[in-house]
Amino acid sequence: RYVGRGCRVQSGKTLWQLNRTWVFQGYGASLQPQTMLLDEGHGRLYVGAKNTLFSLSLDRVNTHHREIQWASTESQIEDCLMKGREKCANYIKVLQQYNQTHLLVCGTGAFNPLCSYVRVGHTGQDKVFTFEEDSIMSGRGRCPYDPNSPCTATLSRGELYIGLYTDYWENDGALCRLNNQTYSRTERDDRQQLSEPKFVGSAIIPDNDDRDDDKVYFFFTEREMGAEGVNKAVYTRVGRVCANDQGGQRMLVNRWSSFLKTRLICSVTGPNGIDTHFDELEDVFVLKSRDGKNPEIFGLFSTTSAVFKGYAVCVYQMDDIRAAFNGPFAYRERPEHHWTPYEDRVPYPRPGSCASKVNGGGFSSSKEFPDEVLRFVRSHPVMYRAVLPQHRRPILLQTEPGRRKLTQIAVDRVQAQDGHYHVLYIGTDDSVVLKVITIYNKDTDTMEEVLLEELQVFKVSTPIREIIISPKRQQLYVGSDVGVAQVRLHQCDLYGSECADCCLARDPYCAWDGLTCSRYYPAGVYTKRRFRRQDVRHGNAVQLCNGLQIDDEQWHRAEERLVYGVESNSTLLECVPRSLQAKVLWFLQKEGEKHEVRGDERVIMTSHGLLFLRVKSSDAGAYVCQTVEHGYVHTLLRITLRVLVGEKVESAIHADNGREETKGPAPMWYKEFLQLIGYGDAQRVEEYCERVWCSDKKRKKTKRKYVPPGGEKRGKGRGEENSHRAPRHTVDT
Ligand SMILES: *[C@@H]1O[C@H](CO)[C@@H](O)[C@H](O)[C@H]1NC(C)=O
Ligand SMILES: *[C@@H]1O[C@H](CO)[C@@H](O)[C@H](O)[C@H]1NC(C)=O
Ligand SMILES: *[C@@H]1O[C@H](CO)[C@@H](O)[C@H](O)[C@H]1NC(C)=O
Ligand SMILES: CC(=O)N[C@H]1CO[C@H](CO)[C@@H](O)[C@@H]1O
Repeated sequence: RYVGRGCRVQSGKTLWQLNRTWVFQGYGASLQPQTMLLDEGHGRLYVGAKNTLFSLSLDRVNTHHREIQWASTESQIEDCLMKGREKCANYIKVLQQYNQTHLLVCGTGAFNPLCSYVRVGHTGQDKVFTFEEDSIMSGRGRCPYDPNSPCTATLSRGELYIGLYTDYWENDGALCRLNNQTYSRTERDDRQQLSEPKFVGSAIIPDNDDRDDDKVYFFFTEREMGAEGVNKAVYTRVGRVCANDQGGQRMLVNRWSSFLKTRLICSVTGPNGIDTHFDELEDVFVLKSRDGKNPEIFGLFSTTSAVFKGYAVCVYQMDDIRAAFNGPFAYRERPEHHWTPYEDRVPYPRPGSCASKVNGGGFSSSKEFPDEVLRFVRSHPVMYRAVLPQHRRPILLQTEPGRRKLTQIAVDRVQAQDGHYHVLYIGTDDSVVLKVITIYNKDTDTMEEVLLEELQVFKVSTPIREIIISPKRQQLYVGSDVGVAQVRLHQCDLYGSECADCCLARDPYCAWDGLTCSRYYPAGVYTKRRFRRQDVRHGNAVQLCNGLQIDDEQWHRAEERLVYGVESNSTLLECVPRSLQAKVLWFLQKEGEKHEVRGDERVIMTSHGLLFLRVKSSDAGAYVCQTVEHGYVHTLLRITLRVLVGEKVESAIHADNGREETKGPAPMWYKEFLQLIGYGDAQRVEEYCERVWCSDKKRKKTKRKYVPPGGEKRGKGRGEENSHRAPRHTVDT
């Protein structure tokens, strides 16, 4: 029953029991969780859905929500159905902050995209969330037709920059800039510019203090003809344009005069010297820097192989991206030839640069660029150099076959005592968000991954489709088809009540303050802080917590349990380490000696504890569960296992089964059972009974009675499997 099921959540309690999460379930609206927008200024989270736009409270996503209904008209739906389409409704796909008072919202409009403004904010105490009916405009070029079509958008100074398929048949993938008077875009049907693109992310990033030099970066994949002209390989690209690009005057009218792209590489070299490439970009996160010019770009990649699915996270620095765009242009004689660096003269101003003061040149608009420049950029959109990741390798890898799929990434920069860390939040296809830090060791040129927490965000298994961090509120907002969840970024007290537990957790948000494991604030944030103990890099608890605890003392303080096993039946000695990085050791104490239990085909060491498949009477004894982490040994539990001999028990069980069928009043067999085993420890036996035999009954009862905070009904999800480990008072309330 216990083996390999459910997902470990720190300390075994679910996030709901800890009041660490709240879920907005959408009231039956079919959510478009990829379409979410954080508005910290107004304290709202906007979420797109089918025919609906929601505004949720950032404090509690499941309270005080507002909604706007925006459905397609009857005739639009009829028209859509006539064409043989499905999904003939208005799915919100584009959601951008237009200015301080308005959002730009676009929906598929039953395959006839439309956009409009929505007023947000407040007047006095009243929250404003109103649809500007008069502002409805065509969404062509601003929003895809198909709700499943990939698109990415970003908005700056009234201009929408968007990568999307612009047409009904999804043939025309394009990168566009639009305001309500002008537009620029990539060429139609030019496979050199874009080839079957899948749009993943975009961001506006300044180069310097001249805003005319601002560039818009797009992250996407392409399916490209290989050098042999047959093999269509997928590659990840970063493309960029000038934000102020107005196109040319005589040629490249309404086309980009600055579009360039190059490859993003994320690969590892195997022991045999062969590189494994992660070419399929799944998600991208742009971690803003203070000055805005040098954000760090985090890419979540997968392999394109149908056989082997592996995942990697690579980080790119803007210096490296800019260097690639400032490097040689790529050139090839024919599509079936290899790319070579272009070595002839490059016209001035350098193709791909913006009309700005910093660039010299004295051009006030791209319309003034010489034809020669436009011609060059049109025929050489590809850079020769690819962008390599920081440290030339992924910071995180998942290559074991059969593991969960990784879908989303978001990153928080956290200041700790020994430096700042990137805390990665990685969404999976089974409702989990992994909270991970990675530590680079310069001396050995190696990367250490530390899995801090596995956060099971939804009770049912569903892919995570969006993760947004609010650093201001220290919350994570997680979107899936079943709802939008809010999760606190940290819960330091969960790591335990001792200095060593806190240090070993290596969570950069947390430190030992002398009394508890609590949120770490860098010096100066709060003046009257006690000395804080934290060592994220090494987790050296022995040194850090030296003198704070003594192993002997801990030994005596370790929790003690009594567990009964029935001969020939399975029995679990449950012991779950508080830290996901800890290694668990089991010992059996016999005649004053401690023997390590190593496990075999009958006794299995699981992540939940020591599992006896068929317990023998000779297994009885005193067991000790210890964790070892960075040389630090922690005694978690002492368990006394008693083994009950078959026949007596069998008769007791049969007696009970008989009663169970009659569904009469609660069975009176505890007493018999106590007599049988000759112990008066009623409470422990009851506990054992609950765990092993009565848990199904118990669970049914629990389900009926238990309404979690927030009032939503508990589903039959994976989270429930954890509930048996929770303290009884939380379940029984
Ligand atoms: C969660 O919140 C409820 C209601 O506010 C409260 O009764 C309960 O004690 C809280 N649980 C924890 C673990 O803080
Ligand atoms: C924001 O844009 C809307 C739509 O164009 C306009 O009506 C409104 O006045 C603008 N608000 C501000 C503060 O500029
Ligand atoms: C967009 O067009 C409308 C009317 O055509 C105009 O009132 C509005 O000011 C324009 N907005 C921008 C940002 O140019
Ligand atoms: C599941 C299981 O192994 N059950 C066994 C428990 O022990 C009795 C005998 O005591 C067996 O008959 C059951 O099959």
